[in-house]
Amino acid sequence: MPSVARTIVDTLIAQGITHAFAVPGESYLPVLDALYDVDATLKLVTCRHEAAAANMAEAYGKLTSKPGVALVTRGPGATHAAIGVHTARQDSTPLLLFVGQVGTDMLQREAFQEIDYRLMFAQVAKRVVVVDRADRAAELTASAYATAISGRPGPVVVVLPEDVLAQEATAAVTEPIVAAEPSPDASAIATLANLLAEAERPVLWLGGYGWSDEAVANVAHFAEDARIPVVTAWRRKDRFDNAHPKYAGELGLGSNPKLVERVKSADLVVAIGTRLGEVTSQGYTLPAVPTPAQKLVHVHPDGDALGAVVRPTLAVQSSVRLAAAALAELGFTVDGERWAGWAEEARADYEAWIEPTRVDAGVNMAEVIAHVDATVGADAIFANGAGNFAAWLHRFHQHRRLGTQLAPTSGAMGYGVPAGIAAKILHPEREVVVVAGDGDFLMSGQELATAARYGANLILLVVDNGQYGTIRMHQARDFPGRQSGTALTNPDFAAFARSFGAHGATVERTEDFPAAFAAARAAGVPALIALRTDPDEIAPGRRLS
Ligand SMILES: Cc1ncc(C[n+]2csc(CCOP(=O)(O)OP(=O)(O)O)c2C)c(N)n1
Ligand SMILES: [Mg+2]
Repeated sequence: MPSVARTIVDTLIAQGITHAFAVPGESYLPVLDALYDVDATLKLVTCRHEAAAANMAEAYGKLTSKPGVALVTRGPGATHAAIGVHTARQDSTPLLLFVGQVGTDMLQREAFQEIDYRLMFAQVAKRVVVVDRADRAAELTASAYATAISGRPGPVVVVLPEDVLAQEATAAVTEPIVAAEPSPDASAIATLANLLAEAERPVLWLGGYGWSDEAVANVAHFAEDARIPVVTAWRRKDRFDNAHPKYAGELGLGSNPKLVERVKSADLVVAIGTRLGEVTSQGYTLPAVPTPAQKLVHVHPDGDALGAVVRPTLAVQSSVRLAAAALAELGFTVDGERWAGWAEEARADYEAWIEPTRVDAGVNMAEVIAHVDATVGADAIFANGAGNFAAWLHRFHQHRRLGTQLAPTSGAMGYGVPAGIAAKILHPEREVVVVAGDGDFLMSGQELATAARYGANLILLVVDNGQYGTIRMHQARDFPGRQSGTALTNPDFAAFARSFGAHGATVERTEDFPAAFAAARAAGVPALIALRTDPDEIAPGRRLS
């Protein structure tokens, strides 16, 4: 009979899980031991902080659509890892967080590091599963997996009482666990066709989860035939080829005002996959909550996301994949005159918007991103955390393919470095570029040790403006002349990187960046370039002063 720990590991392997991201703890030693035997199949990645382990697992979930697996110890490990659970929740990413627990013989005495995870994760996890019986370990692990990928995917916490882990269990669940996939009904598609036939200024709005290359291609065919401009939701830019003539930009923070106006003036919005969350919807004004000014077709796989916040003209519960196929099949072609020029104007606005902006001093991030874009391949993966620095990446970088953007819609700082490391471990053949702020970077910079250990040769661009710039910006607006708590004293980031065996360089002038970037790409080790930017250049085209 296998142990409970081995049964859990075998159940994950049977579902095709290839990596687990961990900080070890004595509370789950039997799981670490079970992994000893299967290292070639399920690779253990040891991290330096549980927030990073959880974020790496979250990025794994985004990249594979399978639950990312993080393993952490009880109490302190679980509390550190909570940020990854939150991001997985907001981003609808499947995640399994395995947490050690005190033995059942000690529970409910506030034993060493004891936490009731059902209470702790009540709002952030989709579910908390406690493996409290050895004979149900396989069943409960499979059940947690099913919950993580079903409906709206999300994080599930699996709690492992210490005494149960070492007991004997029944065999692993080996049959594939699949999620149900809702399909659009024919009458809904017919109604959509009628709405299109009556429209004069339609837009397509893409976001959320459940995309595939085929779904992106199907939506592109539909957009081409119908000549509809395509907008992406915040931090979901890789749901459409940004170089496609129908692509009109992203709606989120710091969006193109012309795009906002265009979508406002649209008379039909077809939203596919996106929840139309606060940031995407410009603070629930576009479409307006609860009743939008325009006709709204809202297609979403999760019934709970339909009608609860914004009231659509037509709600369609469907997976993105099947909705995209139905749209392509519809064969809707628009006749000559209707909305002629509408998509072309939207595209022209977008192209003008991504022209690099100028800066008065320091490195110009607009030109840095333009250079990176022109240099790396279409399959390069970009990761970032939270801060104004990300505005340059989101605005000036064009994503060409699905699966090239790792960006937390939860707005979590410290996400980019671990996400980039996970991406490079999964796809060593692809280039991975992380853009981080000086504040953002030091929330997970210690993971350079993990990158070095696993040969994850990513490239890190650290935007050093000596401040928590985003907060400084809000402060300057709301409390002018009173800077409080937002100035930073930074280390020499390049030297910091070199201390891990990584390549480190500092760039002070935009014109020095291309050579520094070439050296970083050729380094053969993880590479960091610190970019000295002017603190006054607070956002693309905007100055604090
Ligand atoms: C974990 C976490 N802590 C705090 C915040 C609030 N916050 C958002 S942006 C930001 C500043 C980011 O600073 P930096 O990384 O230097 O980027 P900059 O804005 O200067 O470009 C802070 C503190 C957050 N979003 N996430
Ligand atoms: Mg900063």
